[in-house]
Amino acid sequence: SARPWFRPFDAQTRSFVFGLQPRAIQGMLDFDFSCGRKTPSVAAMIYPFGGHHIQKFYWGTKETLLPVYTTVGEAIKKHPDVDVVVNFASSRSVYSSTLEILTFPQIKAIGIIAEGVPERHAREILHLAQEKNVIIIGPATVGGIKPGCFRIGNTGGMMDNLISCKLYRPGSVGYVSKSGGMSNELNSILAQTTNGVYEGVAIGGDRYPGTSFIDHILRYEADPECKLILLLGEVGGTEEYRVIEAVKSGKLTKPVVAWAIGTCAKMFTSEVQFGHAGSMANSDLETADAKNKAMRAAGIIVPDTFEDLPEVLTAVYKKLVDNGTIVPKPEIEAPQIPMDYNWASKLGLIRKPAAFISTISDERGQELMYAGMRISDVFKENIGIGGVISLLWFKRRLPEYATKFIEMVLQLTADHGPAVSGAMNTIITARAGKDLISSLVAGLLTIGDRFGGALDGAAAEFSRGVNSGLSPREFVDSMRKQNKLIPGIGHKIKSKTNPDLRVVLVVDYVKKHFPSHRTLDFALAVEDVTTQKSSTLILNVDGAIAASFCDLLTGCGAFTEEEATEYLRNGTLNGLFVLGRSMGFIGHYLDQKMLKQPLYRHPADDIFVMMGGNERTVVQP
Ligand code: Q5B
Repeated sequence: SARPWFRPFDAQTRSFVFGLQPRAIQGMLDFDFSCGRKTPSVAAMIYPFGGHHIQKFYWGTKETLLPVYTTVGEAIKKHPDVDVVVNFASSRSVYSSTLEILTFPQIKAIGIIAEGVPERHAREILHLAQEKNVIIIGPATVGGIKPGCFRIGNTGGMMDNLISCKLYRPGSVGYVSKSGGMSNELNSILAQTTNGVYEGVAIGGDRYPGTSFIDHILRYEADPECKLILLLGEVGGTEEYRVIEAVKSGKLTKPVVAWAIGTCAKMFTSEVQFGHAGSMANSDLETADAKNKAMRAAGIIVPDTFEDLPEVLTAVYKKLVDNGTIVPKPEIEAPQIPMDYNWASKLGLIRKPAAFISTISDERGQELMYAGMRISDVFKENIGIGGVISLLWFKRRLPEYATKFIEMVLQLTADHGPAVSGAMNTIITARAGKDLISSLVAGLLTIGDRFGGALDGAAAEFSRGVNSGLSPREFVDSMRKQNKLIPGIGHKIKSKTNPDLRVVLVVDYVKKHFPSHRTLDFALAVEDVTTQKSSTLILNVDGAIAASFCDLLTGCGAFTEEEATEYLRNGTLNGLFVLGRSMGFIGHYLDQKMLKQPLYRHPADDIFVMMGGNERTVVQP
């Protein structure tokens, strides 16, 4: 790499992200864009599972594609400009993946995000990385940030936070802390008290971090762009003493402001283990108080309390500006970063008309709701399939006699033998080797005006008859005048002498339970007229159900007249037959499959073929 040893990240840094972390990558790309980078800092992802593919990300308002490789070797070969890996592998796999990454000399820095990496593994990684001169940041860290240049993973938080801390452009302060959360605090303090962050690293809270405070502080010392060093140490470990030694030995000449957090530990009567694995004092030397005292004694600028840190930084920064060490640059305008739609929507900043409206069910909450009724209550109240249909089709609870009637209809229409058009189609389709859905749909597609789909038409015509005040005879005549068959009248095999018992059951039920049955009465009176012509012109099952359902919709008190009319107009009643008969069609499909029935071919002698007018006269020579 052409970069000096002390500057592992700059505005040209390119990285791999190990693991599928689309949100973190989008965060890195948004940061890059805010910094005015021309190329994204992430070149590719490495993810061993799922094969080589491409993923889409935003680059500002446009979109860009990033490849996903399955091996580190493949990624390295394709992207010789990459020298950083942000490793999001889990604590279980981070060891093996980091060891593999370390075999490629092209990689100069690795961020290890995972928490809970076994200390033995962390120490081995640390040892190997030192041997190979590779900077390890982590484990157990969010990473670090180089304002205006490069962001490791999620460091710095959301984009609005990054912008308010002015991390889109470099300042003059290099800091190092253990905690990612406290790094955010430092970003904010430095943006308010100085010209901002030059580079910030959170080394992670484990007992054996890949790099320590001093490693980064020595880089900041060597980097001419960094003018002030900030160290946020903490209780536990002795790494702060290495910084003290560097100050004492003259290795560190730049002003260092420092604070060790955890001074409140002394208020507890027993030993305190703070949030980080390494943040517990194992000796007096490791307490925050002892560290602050020793740092102050060595000439490091240490405030009296953490709350005084901003004041101290302001004073030190002013001195550096006054003596010309820092020449503040004119402030650039904060970049506008397109806000993620979901986030903006959550904040209530944008609105958009929904493309779809749905009012019957809702699965977004804790419990599935059918028209406002919890699925657990559906069972608690035992509303049955009729109740469920009343909720999902009509968005309301219907009286019990109505839901029981719906259930009766479904049971009555479930099947009418293998010979009806729909069942035939299902059977033939099943025998042609098709699947359940295809066979079912083949059957359903036969439902129409003549077979099973006469309910809507029957409801419309019988209601018209009732509402117009026509006598049944006049009604029949009016249909004949229009040259129309009466929907709901007539049957292929059922007749006055061979009555359809399904119709008898419907009529009995409705007469017993419905408060009003004037449409059904009218339909039965029409039957009296039509059967005078032929005994097969009975009120059929479609007609009986349709007329009864008109009475249900208009008489149960749950619908306005307009609602009832609209439900009838929208095909609700044929829906009842479709739903009921689906049970039978599925049964026929399964039956044929279980019977291993072969492909059906209709016998030729049952088809009269006539090639109309195509006879050829053979002219003899
Ligand atoms: N004529 C059902 O026809 C059928 C007339 C009529 C006035 C009528 C026929 C019809 C209306 C539609 C309807 C539902 C095609 C039926 C169902 C479910 C099922 C099925 C199953 C199951 C039967 C003979 C003479 C002619 C016609 C006249 C016939 N219908 N006049 N209004 N509605 N009905 N469909 O027996 O003077 O000789 O020319 O279309 O309600 O699908 O089990 O099979 O559960 O699966 O072939 O129950 O009625 O009678 O057409 O030879 O007519 O009567 O004009 O008079 P057919 P056609 P003319 S239930």
